[in-house]
Amino acid sequence: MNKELTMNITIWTLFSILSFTGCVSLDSVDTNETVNKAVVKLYPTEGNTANGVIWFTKVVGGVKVEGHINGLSEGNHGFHIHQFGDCSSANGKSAGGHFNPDGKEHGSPKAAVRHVGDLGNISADSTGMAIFSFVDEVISFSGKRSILSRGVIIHEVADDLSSQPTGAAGSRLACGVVGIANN
Ligand SMILES: [Cu+2]
Ligand SMILES: [Zn+2]
Repeated sequence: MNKELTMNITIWTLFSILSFTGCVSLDSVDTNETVNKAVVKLYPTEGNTANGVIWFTKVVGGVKVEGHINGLSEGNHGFHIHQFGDCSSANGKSAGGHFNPDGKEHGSPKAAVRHVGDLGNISADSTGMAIFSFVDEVISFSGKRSILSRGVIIHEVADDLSSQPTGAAGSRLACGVVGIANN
């Protein structure tokens, strides 16, 4: 084999490896950035008033979820991460179903069998405000359980934590998209 041909084969092989790796990182939208905090601003769907902000912070053992939502009726309201970060439809249905990368059934946030997006309920007081803070052990900022760019929905009524596939939580009152936080 002559020297020029060997050189060509070497360059071609290197090029192929580089493009292959490039494609993989593009497909997985991997920015190689470590995210420690995320935030979602929730806007009311058409005809509703619920709105607020939720912060997600990486902590030992999981992700801390803390927020405040206004404009709710008193009582429990289903709270989930949905598959799509798409709040473009008036009723919030564009966010799709519960975020479920493990292909499991709907359940309680503390159950072994649950959607990754199953965060249970938030409870509003008589003024319509829900203030909450808890740690979830399942949601993440990386890998297939990453909630970044997914949707967050606050529901009309309580999630019963057992009915399939949504916990019978009713319509969608507020929708938002999880983004990387500024600080
Ligand atoms: Cu939901
Ligand atoms: Zn679910």
